[in-house]
Amino acid sequence: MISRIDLRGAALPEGSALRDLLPRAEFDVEAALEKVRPICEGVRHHGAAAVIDYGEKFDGVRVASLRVPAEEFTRALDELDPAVRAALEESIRRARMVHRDQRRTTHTTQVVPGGTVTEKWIPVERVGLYVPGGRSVYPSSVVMNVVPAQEAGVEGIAVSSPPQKEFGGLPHPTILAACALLGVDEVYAAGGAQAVAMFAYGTEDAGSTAGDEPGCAPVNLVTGPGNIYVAAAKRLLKGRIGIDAEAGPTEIAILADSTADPVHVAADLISQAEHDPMAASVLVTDSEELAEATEAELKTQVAASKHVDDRIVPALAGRQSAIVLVNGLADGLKVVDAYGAEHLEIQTADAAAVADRVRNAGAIFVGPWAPVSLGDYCAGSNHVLPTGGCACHSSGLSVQSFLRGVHIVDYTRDALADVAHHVVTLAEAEDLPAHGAAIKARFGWKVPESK
Ligand code: HSO
Ligand code: ZN
Repeated sequence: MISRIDLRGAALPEGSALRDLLPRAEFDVEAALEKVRPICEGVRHHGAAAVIDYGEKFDGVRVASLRVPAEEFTRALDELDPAVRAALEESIRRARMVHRDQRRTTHTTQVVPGGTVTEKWIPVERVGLYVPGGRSVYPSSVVMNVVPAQEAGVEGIAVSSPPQKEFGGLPHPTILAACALLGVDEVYAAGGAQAVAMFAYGTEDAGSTAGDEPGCAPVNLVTGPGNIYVAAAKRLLKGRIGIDAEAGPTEIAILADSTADPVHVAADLISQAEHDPMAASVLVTDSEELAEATEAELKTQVAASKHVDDRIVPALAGRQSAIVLVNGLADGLKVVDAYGAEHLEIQTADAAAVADRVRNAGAIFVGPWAPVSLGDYCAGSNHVLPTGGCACHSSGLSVQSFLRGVHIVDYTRDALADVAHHVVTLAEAEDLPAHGAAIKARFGWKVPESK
């Protein structure tokens, strides 16, 4: 069911050579670019009409208008299972606590007397949050996108999620209910690349079949996970809009030693394999016994699971998943750092100390009582995390994703005069005399003498 990679022989290679030995899903965004280019162009030129046409083609339902009417939120909330409502409310409450603590404060540095640089954190004006609705529908992803945007102070928050045939072309009702719980009422029934293009170009002037509908105003930033077409549209439109990341299939890596419980390890590997046939589940261990016990457990637990043939088995059996055997914890740490998992569980003795030695992971889950599923819903942490090794250079979604740090430079005459000769010298060294002239112009076209 799951392959083995044995790295216990020779010394571990370094860097990319080690990365090449590790499993990883194929996620060729480049190849999808040609498919999404005409879709984005269609939306750019024909606005809402094109978004509606593509929705009919790809989601199998033609909507009369893209914007979800206000009464649908009330209805979705009224019809929401009370237990789901309570769980979502708790998820929101915890996420808010953590994200509120991420808020940045304005800081002023006095560089010299009379010369200050203030770093001010300004929220992005308007964001488009994409919530997938294909194979699975994730109201939890509404929470994980909306909460950091709100805590950052973003004023314009629009959500888009694919129209569902079963629900008359509206996004899934639990998505609408989650939006209602979060106080978001600007929601569009659009999915895939066309939703990203709608956010990037806006549909205000292009009209819609509903006639008097105002259309979607363009946004500054698009965040949220999605399929390969969503990732490709983000790549194509990046620059016009900011993006969070090109999310690929989900990944779990578990670094475990002989103290780990194979029942937990197997359950957690399956938990993320359940997302997608391309999902990656990787166990890194120095214990042959744990590897064997986990393999046995996987067989038992997979047999009792849902989504077995379409997702779990292809995910576990795929070349993106494996049990990696290593010589000891030090090598295990090298392997998980080279892999840079979206989610990394540490199931070892003294797990907190081991976790502290990890450099690359989207989120780290410490010890037996912090499984990834907790983080997916109710830890308070964010579940929109870097995949495909991007954890080596990027972070998950946070308040910071929705802020820009702007430097505010304030110098007095004396403070400028004092450093003017250095500015002029550097300008001349770069053969940019007009830069120096902009200083001299302020002091009778002379370089003031430094004190
Ligand atoms: N594990 C997914 C998020 C998710 N899980 C949503 C359940 N629902 C990627 O972090
Ligand atoms: Zn998950």
